[in-house]
Amino acid sequence: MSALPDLVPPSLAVLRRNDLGAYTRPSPRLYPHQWNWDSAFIALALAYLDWPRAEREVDSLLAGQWTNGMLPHIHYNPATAGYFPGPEWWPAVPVRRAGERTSGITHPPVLPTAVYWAGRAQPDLRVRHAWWDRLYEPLRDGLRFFVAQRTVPGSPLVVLAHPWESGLDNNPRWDFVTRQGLRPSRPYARHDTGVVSAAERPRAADYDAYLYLVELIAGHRYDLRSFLPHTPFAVYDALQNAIWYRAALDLNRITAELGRPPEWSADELRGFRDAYHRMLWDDGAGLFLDFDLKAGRPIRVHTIAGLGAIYAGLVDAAQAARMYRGYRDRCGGGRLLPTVPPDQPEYEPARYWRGPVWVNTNWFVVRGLEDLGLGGDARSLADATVDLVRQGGWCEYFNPSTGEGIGGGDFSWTAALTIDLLLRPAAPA
Ligand code: 2M8
Repeated sequence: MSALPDLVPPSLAVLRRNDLGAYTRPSPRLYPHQWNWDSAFIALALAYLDWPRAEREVDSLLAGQWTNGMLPHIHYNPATAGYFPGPEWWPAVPVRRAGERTSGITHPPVLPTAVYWAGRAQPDLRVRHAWWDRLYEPLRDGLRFFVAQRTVPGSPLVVLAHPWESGLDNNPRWDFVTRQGLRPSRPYARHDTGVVSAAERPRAADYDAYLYLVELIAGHRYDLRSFLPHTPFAVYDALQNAIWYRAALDLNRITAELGRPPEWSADELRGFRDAYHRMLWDDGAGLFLDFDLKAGRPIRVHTIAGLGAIYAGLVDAAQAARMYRGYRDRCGGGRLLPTVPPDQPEYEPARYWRGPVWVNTNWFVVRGLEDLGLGGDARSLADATVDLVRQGGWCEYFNPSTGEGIGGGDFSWTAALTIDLLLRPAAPA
């Protein structure tokens, strides 16, 4: 590829520095193992620049798949230390390939969408189709897992079992559980706050609750039906559900190109869409909200997760424009899009998922706006995102008030999605 945009080579250099051969670590000192949605974003970028390496990234992630189809949120590298919690917190995981070590929870299923777009970047149709053909079953099983194992009678929406499964770990939507004073039975020592300032990471009470839930889930052999009566945390996450729906659509796009019948019928998709609107839409907020299954009520916290429906095409262009512009206009001239609007009492501009701008959440919105024909909005958000990286570097997240890059350095998905935004520019209006 000639004349690459200026930020592409240094972004690729970040991925190269984090390349551990079979997979790319999210960040050098903070996250040494393979994370699920991180690798989906990374594979998408590699597809433009190093196709065989993109294939390897996905293969390595799929090597951690479970017998029930679940793709765990972490695929551990036994040769690497320096992360807490390690695989010893997740005993007896039912992996397909004996000996693999993984976590016992999943992550937002970005992978089918990334594989769809990565395949589209492969101009040789034989290579593209052979790859999709090879990945089809594991991707399908990964999505069907949510239907078979993570739904409850009466609704097609998928249930989130741990804040880490959302990928937005300490987002204020989950404060209702971290406020309960839950603690694990074992003492533990965190690794993250030795790498990054504690002021930019989840608090001690958050970690206590995370590990309490890890013990509970592992104690019930990772089976939602077994731990549901006992857990304080079971929610319909507006973003996780939107990502699942988008992945289902993209798997159907793959089957269409392969000349196969669709995996999801129009009826199934319509049922999901109706349930999503019925359960999660909040007219006053102008956003979708999450739903606490245990309390039987919506979680009334406004965050960027409420825009997930735009990425999924779960709303039409008019509703998407209202949601997006409403959210943007609440942000008071700061950098876009904070993960929590500054008018929310929980907003903290430098603390992880409680306010900072993240490149992946912006990317979801950009790609959704673009698909809905809102090219002007998509383009300006894409430009604002790339400008943040240009000014703040390849950081994990950015302070919306100052634009400063914070959290872990050399962060892989910041680099990967910068590459995607530059090499697949959002279409103008
Ligand atoms: C963060 O999550 C991990 C736990 O999975 C952590 O805090 O240690 C989140 O930002 C998550 O979305 C991300 O996938 C992971 C690795 O980048 O880090």
